[in-house]
Amino acid sequence: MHIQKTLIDAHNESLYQRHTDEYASLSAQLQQRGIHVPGIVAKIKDFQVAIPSWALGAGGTRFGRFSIGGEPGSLEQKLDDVGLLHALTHSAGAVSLHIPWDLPGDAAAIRQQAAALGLCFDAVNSNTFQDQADQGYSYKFGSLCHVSEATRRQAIDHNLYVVEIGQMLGSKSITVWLADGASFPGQLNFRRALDHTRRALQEIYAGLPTDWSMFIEYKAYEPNFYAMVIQDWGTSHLLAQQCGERAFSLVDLGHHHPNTNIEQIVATLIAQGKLGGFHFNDSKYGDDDLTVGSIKPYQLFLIFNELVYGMNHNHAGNPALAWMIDASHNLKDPLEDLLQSLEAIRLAYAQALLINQKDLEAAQMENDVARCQEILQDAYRTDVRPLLRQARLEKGAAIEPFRLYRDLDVRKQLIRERGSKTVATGL
Ligand SMILES: [Mn+2]
Repeated sequence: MHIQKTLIDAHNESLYQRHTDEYASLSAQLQQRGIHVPGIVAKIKDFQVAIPSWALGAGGTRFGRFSIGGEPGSLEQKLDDVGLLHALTHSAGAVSLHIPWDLPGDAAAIRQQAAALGLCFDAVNSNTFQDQADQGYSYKFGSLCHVSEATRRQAIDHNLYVVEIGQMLGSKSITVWLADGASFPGQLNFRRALDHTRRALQEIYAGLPTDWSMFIEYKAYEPNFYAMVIQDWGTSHLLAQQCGERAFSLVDLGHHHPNTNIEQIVATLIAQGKLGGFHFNDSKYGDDDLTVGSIKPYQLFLIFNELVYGMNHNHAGNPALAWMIDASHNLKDPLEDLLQSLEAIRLAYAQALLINQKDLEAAQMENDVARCQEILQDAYRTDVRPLLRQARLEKGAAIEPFRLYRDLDVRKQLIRERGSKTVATGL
């Protein structure tokens, strides 16, 4: 299914006057505060977030999985779904694939389809957290950390194969997330496990094309509940340093213990030039993979404050970040959920762009704590939705994507096309 441009234009026409009034009013307020509004709108227009192929269908928990209907059953249909999101928002211009769930039959045709939808291929993701039907050795007790050399070899070869697939599609990076660890004390020799993992990552890194990067994702717990081999940003950073200059840490919001100061981690990694990618989601308890901004929008804003500051003071040469939503949808229509996440990400970004960095620095230098808080919260409490709507309008996307998605009954059309019992590969 594709959304005709004329439908988006008609939607924008119907909302144009109300939007224009609201945008003019906000612009006047912001200009009084010395903010250059068109500059901020231009930055919002440029901000693109990758959609992971596994978030387009219903996710599940270990208790069950409830189909949404009309889920994409092939890579082609997944691209079409990301194309829908991009047409509606002009903010989802990339897709992140997962191998082996998304093996392209005809890579050239897939590339062509993506290009026609305005999409490029972001980082490819390897999978050594499950056993595949045709593999020789099990990952039950780990992959890159495994005590058996043959299992480690199989996992290394899989990662190199994923890079090959990514090259065929024009991707430039691989994300490695390992489920490796232990669920019981004594199960794992920590030093041996980390040493195996380092050597395996170094071998994968050595096999990368020279214009490729590697992102090393960490996670505090789950699926192993006593220890994860790459449990935190420090371990990820250490491994990235030991691999080389094109290896970076990847921060996933849900992969921390509760109350971890993620904005501080982000600031530290950017200062070292070692933050490669970022996975957005939200959580109340753990790795809940909820809609971005649904639980802790203020934390997201504080993280964006550090990201904006870090990229504006990029002395360590941190590369442009790979942004991706990494969420799972058990109750909501995945496309509606992703529209809400895309909106939340851009809202936090726009609010962070409003922060008067000069005033904040002056207040910090004077140890004026209350003033620092006022400056941050003044930005956070501004309703920046008209800026996002303006960015979309200027790009030919929908002023209100969620509303148009509902008005067009997109899910009903997808169910008509694909059936109500389709199952997408994913988490
Ligand atoms: Mn992730």
